[in-house]
Formats: sequence, structure tokens, C-alpha cells
Amino acid sequence: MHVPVAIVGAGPAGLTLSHLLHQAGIASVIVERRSREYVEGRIRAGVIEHWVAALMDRIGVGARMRREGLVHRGIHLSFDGALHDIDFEKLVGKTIVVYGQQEVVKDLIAARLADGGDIRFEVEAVAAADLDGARPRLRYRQEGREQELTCDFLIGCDGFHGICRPSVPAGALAVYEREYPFAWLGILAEAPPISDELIYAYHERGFALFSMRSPSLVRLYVQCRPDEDLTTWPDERVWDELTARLGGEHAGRLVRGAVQQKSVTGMRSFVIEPMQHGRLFLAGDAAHIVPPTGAKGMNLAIADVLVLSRALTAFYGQGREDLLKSYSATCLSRIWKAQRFSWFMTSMLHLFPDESPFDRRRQLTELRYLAGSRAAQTALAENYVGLPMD
Ligand code: FAS
Ligand code: PHB
Repeated sequence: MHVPVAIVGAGPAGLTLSHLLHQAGIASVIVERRSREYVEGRIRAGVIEHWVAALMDRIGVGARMRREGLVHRGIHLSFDGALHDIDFEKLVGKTIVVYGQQEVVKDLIAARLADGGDIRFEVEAVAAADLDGARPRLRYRQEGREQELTCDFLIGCDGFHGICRPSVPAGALAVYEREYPFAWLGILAEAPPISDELIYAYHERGFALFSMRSPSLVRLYVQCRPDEDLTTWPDERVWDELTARLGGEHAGRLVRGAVQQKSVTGMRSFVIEPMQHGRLFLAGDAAHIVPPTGAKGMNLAIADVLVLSRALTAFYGQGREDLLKSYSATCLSRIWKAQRFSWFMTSMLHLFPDESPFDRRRQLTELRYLAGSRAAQTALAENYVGLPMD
């Protein structure tokens, strides 16, 4: 079988790309090793940047997001026992939408299938070859049988642990990475939010984040060790730690609802350069990882494939190769800005095991400066809502 564009992975990157290509009249196939139920049930990000929400509207998959998503005009920072507002709408005239990543994935899959899109669930890509040729080959396993397809372009949207990035010859990619000496223990719980916006808390016991998914579903995170043993975190301990770290009057109102999901997510910054090798293009977590403190992961994945869809449309429409050639550079300039912002938020709000009392004072001073400076708040706001997408 030959297809113009073969995409590995039905996450936000792969699904958005397939949808954008369909709207440009370009056929694609997605192979996804997990089942539809699994990818639609996977709890991950929850914040949608301003321009991403507008894009979802423009490409016809924003209706449920607008109905069920929560528009937030800013965030709260909690430190010194009080809440400090960062009002994005006042500072940069933009808002964000809080809407679960799995909901975005559900909406995109529904749209793809309604358009007769070709998504092959429970099909695992096993190897990519001939990337330097005009027709890359993708070997995949379906119902236990190995098969092969060829394509004009192979797109690795298969996340950090996928097979596409490792299929690039060693030495052809430069790797930039940093591991953080902590992780996030996250829970999803049935409870009404105690705040109208997210709360990022800096506390001597460690970072905490109060987020939400709906008027009856909250998403909460506490800083923990990278190798934290979940069995030592019964629900009550999670709630106790959140109450302690969120502090202030609102913590006392925290409703301890039934915990639906609990997991530990490691924290790293990771970028490969370039994001292309021959006719293989990498997008999303396959090419870069940010610590979730800046809420950039899913948004960056969608930014990559918007750039790639324009390049492929120019290729098939006008035979242009310039946008394909500049794909990597175009994406990397945005990716490094998001890497810097995610590192900034992570460094300002987490306790590092080896830090000194000087570092603690510096972090607190950074937060106090932020709370008192319109200039500093504006810088945070414009990065958080999403830098303009050309
Ligand atoms: P994805 O990882 O979403 O999708 C890749 C897809 O490829 C998966 O469906 C996978 O099954 C498939 N795949 C992999 N190998 C394959 C193979 N060989 N064959 C076929 N299919 C294959 N961001 C936030 O902002 N906030 C958060 O709270 C947050 N939490 C996260 C928690 C976790 C555990 C992870 C891993 C990420 C989290 N992120 C979070 C970041 C997240 O939002 C990612 O940035 C986003 O999922 C990236 O989207 P994709 O690049 O599409 O990759
Ligand atoms: C979430 O709602 O899951 C979330 C929100 C903001 C972050 C990270 C995760 O920075």
C-alpha cells in the first residue's frame, strides 16, 4: 500500500495533522498501537493556549470545547500564605481554555472518522526505513501479522517512547536535555473546584498545583521524588499534603472527593535538532518534552503540525520544498521559547533537593517581584496564553 502521508501515533499531534491535511485534500493514514478507548481515556494535559482554541474552532473541532471547556482569564500564584492574581486578560487581552487533552483527542478522532479518515488502532509501527529515499517504508504489526506500507512522507507523532526518532541514524540528531530531581504526583478526583482559576503553589513542603476539568472534576498535583512509591500515598495523604501546600483560606475549603486516577509523571526538558531526517518529520513529544509546569506540551505538538501541514500543502499544491526545508528551524524557534518558559516556571516554583537557603530566598523574591511588577506579569502572561503563531 502507498499513501502520500503516513503518521505514527494518534495523539494530539498525529490527529491534528491528519485533520489539517484532510482539509487541504491530502490523504493520510494513522497507525496507533493502542485501542481507541485507551487513547480517549488517557489523562494528560489540560490547558489550551489562546491560538490553539481558535484553531480548533477554525478547523471545525471546537464546538464541544466551547460548550464544556472552562475559559480562564488568568492564574493564581500561592506563596507567603496568600493568593496573587496574574490577570492575562488585563495584561495581554487573551484567555486560556481548560479542557482535558483526552477530550481534544476524542473530538479529533470523531471528526476524522466522520470524514472517513483512516486511523488504524491497535496497529504497532515496528520499523521505519529508506528515510533518505523518495518513498520511506513503514513496517507495522496488525493482528499479529507484519505488513509494510510506503509513503511520500513519514511523520513521527509517536511520542517520546516511539520508534520514529530512534530510526534516525545515530549522530544525525543533536540532543539537548535536562532531567529534574523531582516529579509530579497527580490525581483526578470527583470534587467541585475551590477556585475559579488554576493555583500554582510555592511552599516549603514542595510545589502543588490546583487544576480542574469541569465543575465536578478536579486535577491536582504535588511535587514528589522521581522514584516515589505510590503505595505510600493513600488518598488521605495526598489531600493532607495539598491542603498544607495550597495554604490560605481556600485550602480549608478543599473538598476531598473520590480519587479516579493517581499517577507519578517524571519531569524533563528534551529537544532534538533537527526535527527532520530525509522524508521523516518528527512532531510533538517525539521531538521535544517540556516539564508540565508551563502547560506547553500539547500546545507545542499542535504548533509543530500546523507548520508541517502548511509545508506539505505547499509541496502537494505548488511543488514547493522551501517550507519543508524550513520546518525544523521554524518549529525550534518556538520550541526553545517554550522550553525557556517551562524551565522558568519549574525553577521558580519547585524545591530542588540541593538548593541552599540563598536559593529559597531568591525563589521567594522572584515570586514577590512577579506579584508586584506589571512588566514581569505581562511577560509571564504572554508566554502562558501562547506566543502568537504566525
Ligand atoms: P502523545 O504521546 O500524546 O501521542 C503519541 C501516540 O503515539 C500515543 O497514542 C502512542 O500510543 C502512539 N505510539 C507510540 N509508539 C507507537 C508505535 N510504535 N506504533 C504506533 N503508535 C505508537 N502536558 C501538560 O501540559 N500537562 C500535563 O499535565 C501533562 N501530563 C502529562 C502526563 C504524561 C504521563 C505525559 C507523557 C505527558 C504529559 N503532558 C502534559 C504532555 C502531553 O500533553 C504531551 O505533550 C502530548 O501528549 C504530546 O502529544 P503527541 O506528540 O501527540 O504525543
Ligand atoms: C492540568 O490541568 O493537567 C495542568 C494544568 C497546568 C499545568 C499542568 C497540568 O501546568
